[in-house]
Amino acid sequence: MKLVVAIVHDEDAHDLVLALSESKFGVTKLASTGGFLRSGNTTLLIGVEAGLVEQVLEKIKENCKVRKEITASSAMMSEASGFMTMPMEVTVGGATVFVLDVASHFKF
Ligand code: 2BA
Repeated sequence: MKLVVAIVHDEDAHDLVLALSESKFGVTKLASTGGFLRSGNTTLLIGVEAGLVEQVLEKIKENCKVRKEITASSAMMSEASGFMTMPMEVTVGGATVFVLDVASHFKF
């Protein structure tokens, strides 16, 4: 068994959870925060038989878009003007995905 950990944009999470559930995949949705942008994103945990991982990855690809986001980065200015924040564009997603081996799986 595998555990697919998918970090996705909040705006894609609803449709992706729906698509996974309709295909009978078990999914848990967690609210998470990206360390770099320090804004909300969604982490999905999907436990799945190894042979079905590709299907899960396809669902993720179908439902997660790449986006450009603007963040403020600190830039050093002259001693007189001090620090100033500059807008910086970063490309986010479609999805950041980790596939982990599951040692054991219990349901009590
Ligand atoms: P954030 O950490 O908020 O990162 C958002 C986007 O900012 C990243 O998009 C990337 O394009 C950019 N970025 C991140 N760190 C950067 C840095 N040090 N310098 C310049 N740009 C940087 P994605 O790569 O698509 O990542 C989306 C979210 O996935 C991340 O949100 C984070 O929550 C998660 N993530 C990405 N890589 C990860 C990893 N290796 N381990 C755990 N979580 C990860």
